[in-house]
Amino acid sequence: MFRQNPGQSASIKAIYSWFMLLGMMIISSVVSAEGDLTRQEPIEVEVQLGVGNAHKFSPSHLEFETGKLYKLVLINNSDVKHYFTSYGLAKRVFSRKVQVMKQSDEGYSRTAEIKGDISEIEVFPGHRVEWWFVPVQTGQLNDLHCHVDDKASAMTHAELGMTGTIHIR
Ligand SMILES: [Cu+2]
Repeated sequence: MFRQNPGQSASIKAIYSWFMLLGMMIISSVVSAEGDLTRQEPIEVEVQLGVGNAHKFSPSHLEFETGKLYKLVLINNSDVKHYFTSYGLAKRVFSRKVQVMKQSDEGYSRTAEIKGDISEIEVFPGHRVEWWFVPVQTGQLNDLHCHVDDKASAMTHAELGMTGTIHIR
């Protein structure tokens, strides 16, 4: 029959309490996370929607990191409307707000703030919109596209190359 000697039981107790301590440290580090993640200083990322006559995103690859606040500035300096659509990104972020901007002699100012879940954003020629969000899930996404129809070619902007990739680390 198996019999524990007193020394063995003491070392089992020591190992047990060490694991308890480790567990408490892990739990307390999770509980005392970062506070309000939407109130950080935002990291600004600019994307051009359309470059001259070319229907494309510039840059066409975007990198984000979970837990950080981003201000994604969507700029349309072309002469047609464009969409910024990535359902993969939309479902992996917490949106703090979308700001619709207007340009004046003093620079850009807000004309509206939209709160709530965002799935895609359309920007009209000569305008810019800011999407403030915190990524919460990682992902390697190949679904950034613009689904506007190009009347001349009868193709969508995506078919003409207006697509992109997003990596959330
Ligand atoms: Cu487009």
